[in-house]
This record gives sequence, structure tokens and C-alpha cells, in this order.
Amino acid sequence: MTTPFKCGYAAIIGLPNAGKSTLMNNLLDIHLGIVSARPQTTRRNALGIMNREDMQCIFLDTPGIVKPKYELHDRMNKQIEAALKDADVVVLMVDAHSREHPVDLGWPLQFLKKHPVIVVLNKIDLMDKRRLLPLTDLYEKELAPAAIIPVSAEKRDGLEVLTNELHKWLPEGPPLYPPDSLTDQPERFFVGEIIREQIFHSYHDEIPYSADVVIDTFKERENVKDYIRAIIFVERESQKGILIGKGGVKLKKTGQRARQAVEYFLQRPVYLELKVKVQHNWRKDKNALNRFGYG
Ligand SMILES: Nc1nc2c(ncn2[C@@H]2O[C@H](COP(=O)(O)OP(=O)(O)OP(=O)(O)O)[C@@H](O)[C@H]2O)c(=O)[nH]1
Ligand SMILES: [Mg+2]
Repeated sequence: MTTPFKCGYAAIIGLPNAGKSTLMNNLLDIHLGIVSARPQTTRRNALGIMNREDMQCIFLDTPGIVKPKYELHDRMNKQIEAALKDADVVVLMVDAHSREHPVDLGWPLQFLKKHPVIVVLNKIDLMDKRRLLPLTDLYEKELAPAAIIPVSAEKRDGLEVLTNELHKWLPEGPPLYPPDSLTDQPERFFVGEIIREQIFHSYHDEIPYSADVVIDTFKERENVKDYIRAIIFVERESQKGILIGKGGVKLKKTGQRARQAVEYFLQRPVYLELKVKVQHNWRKDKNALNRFGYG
């Protein structure tokens, strides 16, 4: 008997910092979702396609579930909701190494009743394996999921078990995308995210949270490097000063790192220009959020 071809959507959801983006990247072997050691790194869904002989699994890496403090958080939650609505199966990512279990999921809990849920206990490389059995019991009782799978997304441990489990829960059907596609989102989306990731790595405190990136120009040119202009929006003048640094040195360094990461992603050289602008309190501003692409 041949295994049937399966195709469908898997939403990866969970609290901030659980390792959702790391999981998707390592499942697909490409850095599509941006990663940092801080919570609330992902703000927009990233779509990644895994192609196997017997399956096309379309992952949605979502922002971490947060209790909304301002409009940006509402928009992030809307991204999660949209992913859950599309999902055939939900991958609920839990940082098993954290001390608080079961995790407080809040509003997405109602959606979990409508889908098969695979609980992924992540970061097992950091913990005593004897803690896994009681944790599995706890999540079994709380959610009665389709499966509970311990993994280390970072060390790529347990990922094959997870993909085999996903195969069980996706519907039968032909691939929705050509089998060599990795995503359906445009390059400019990922370029903006890569620049934002560099900001997470290069600045401290509130700066990464107060900054957003909009790709203003993306010109593909023949015989010369592509030209990309990105605007980094911050909330206050003082933040603009921090971002740029004395004599522009800090921004230049960030720009160099971002350019290298963008070139690695696009596999071609680019000319990257970064501009910093102030958009007062953009995180609370509906119009600004619309313009920044938080639909
Ligand atoms: N030790 C260890 N660290 C991990 C593992 N998975 C993820 N991490 C780390 O956890 C941090 C958060 O990872 P992300 O993938 O950004 O987490 P996320 O769930 O996407 O976070 P948000 O986008 O903020 O919701 C990063 O520093 C990762 O390197 C793992 O299996 N083991
Ligand atoms: Mg993320």
C-alpha cells in the first residue's frame, strides 16, 4: 500500500519565546522566521512550505500570544487568529524548560477544540528528561491533544517524529504550491523582517520593540546590485538618536550586518540603504499600523 499524498496547513502557535520560529526554520532548513532571545520577536505570520515525497505541509509561524496592551498586540493576535482559522492541524509549542505549566493560552484555547492539536514540548536540551513524563501527563489532562512530542527545535531533535505525526493529521489532496516553493510571501517581506531581526540583535531595552521596518523601494536591476531602501520607524526622537548612534556609526554597523543577512537570504548582492524616521507612538496608531502592513 502506498502512503496517500497529504497537503494542508499547520499553524504553529504558543507563548512568546517558545521557539516557534526556530522550529519552522529548522523544519524547512531555511531561515524564514526571525529569531531572537527576547519575547515578541515575530509580529507577522510567516508562511513556510515543507515538501516531502508524501506531503506538502504549509506552516504558519505566528506571533507569540500576548495579553493586548496596545493596538499592535491586537494586530498580532489577529494574525494568530487568521492562522488558526486556516489550520488543518495546530502545533502548540510549549517551552518545556520554563517553570510555569500548563501555559496560560488565553483566547486561542477556544480554537484548539476545533482542530487536531499536537503539543510540542520544546527546549528539552535544557532540561532533565525526568521532568518530561509529568509534563506529558499534565498536557494530556489539560488538552487531550492528538499527540505530545518532546523536541529540541534548536538541536533538531525529534523533528522527524513531528513531521511524521503531521502527516497523519493533514487531509489527503494534491499540493497547493509547486513542489519547489518555500513560501508564497514576497522577498520584500522577508527583507523587512531580516532588518528587524538585526535590530533585535543590535539594540537593547525598548528599541527593538519601538522599531518597525518598512521597505520603501525594492528595485531589481540588471548588471548592477539590487537597490533596497528601508525605513526604520521609531516612536520618539530620542530613540532615533540611539538607533543612529554617534556620527552614524551604530546605524552603519547595523546596516552592514543587515545587508550581509539579506544577501545571504536572497543569494545575490544588494545595495541597502537604511533611513530612520519617527512615527509617534506607532504601536498605538491604527493608521500607522495599517501603513506598516499589519492588516
Ligand atoms: N536551548 C534551546 N533554545 C531554543 C530552542 N528553540 C528555540 N530556542 C531559543 O529560544 C529563543 C526564542 O526562539 P524563537 O524561535 O524566536 O521563539 P518564538 O516562539 O518564535 O518567539 P516569538 O516570535 O517572540 O513569539 C531563541 O533564543 C532561540 O534560540 C531549543 O530547542 N533549545
Ligand atoms: Mg517567532
